[in-house]
Amino acid sequence: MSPREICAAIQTAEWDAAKLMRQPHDILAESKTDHRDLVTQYDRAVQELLMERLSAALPGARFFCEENDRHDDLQAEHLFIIDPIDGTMNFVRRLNHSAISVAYTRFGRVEAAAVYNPYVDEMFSAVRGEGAFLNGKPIHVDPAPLGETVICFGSAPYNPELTERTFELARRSYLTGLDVRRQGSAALDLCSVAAGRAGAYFELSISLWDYAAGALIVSEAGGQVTRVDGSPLPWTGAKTSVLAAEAGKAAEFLEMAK
Ligand code: LIP
Repeated sequence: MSPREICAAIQTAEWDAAKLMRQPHDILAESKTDHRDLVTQYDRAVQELLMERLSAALPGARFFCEENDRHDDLQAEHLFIIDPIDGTMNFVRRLNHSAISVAYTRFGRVEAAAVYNPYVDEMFSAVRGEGAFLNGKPIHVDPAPLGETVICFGSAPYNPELTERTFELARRSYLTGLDVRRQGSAALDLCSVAAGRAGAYFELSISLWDYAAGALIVSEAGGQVTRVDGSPLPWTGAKTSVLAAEAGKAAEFLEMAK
């Protein structure tokens, strides 16, 4: 299967899995690492359906997933990185802003990705070297200077030791840009940058499954995703900070963050 065919298979699986998320009843939330790090029966059901469909599409594929600790070798020939519901807190609080995020990697490099927001029926996708799309239409990062954009950020809620620094950067972002937004889904924040809706997105600690798909979509939309100090993202599965923006605005952000 080509990366383009795999991207199509990811999208079909996400559309199907999203049916599980619509009109949820009696959401049963459990805490994982702490009281803010939640998982529900819907996260598990979406992940299970995605794994079943993607294994059928690409037999023998490996998986690196947020739920049930399925962390296969990141250098595998065929691997899917899955966040079944990115923005679980929003899902539990019925804030209607969450996404299904899946990246496909080949020998440790993301080759295809899709992030689906079922609440507004928006499918963001990308295949390496072929551009980024929203519902099939090309998208591109905003070329405007940082001061003329809205800046998204994540509050790294599982890492309270980062709260001070996070909100200092958010304060500086507020003073620098038009406004700030903390929307609660890293994957959708990355896609907002890719679509030119937000000028930048930063978060001081997120997991690989939160950003793997969105990072390809941003880069294929003409942007870049690095750590928040400008250094390259790690490919180890460890948590990392992220900064997503078009190169000029990334440089402005790094200056602002000093
Ligand atoms: C969440 C991210 C969010 C971040 C949270 C968490 P989850 O993903 O999308 O931006 O602030 O720490 O990582 O846990 O809902 O899949």
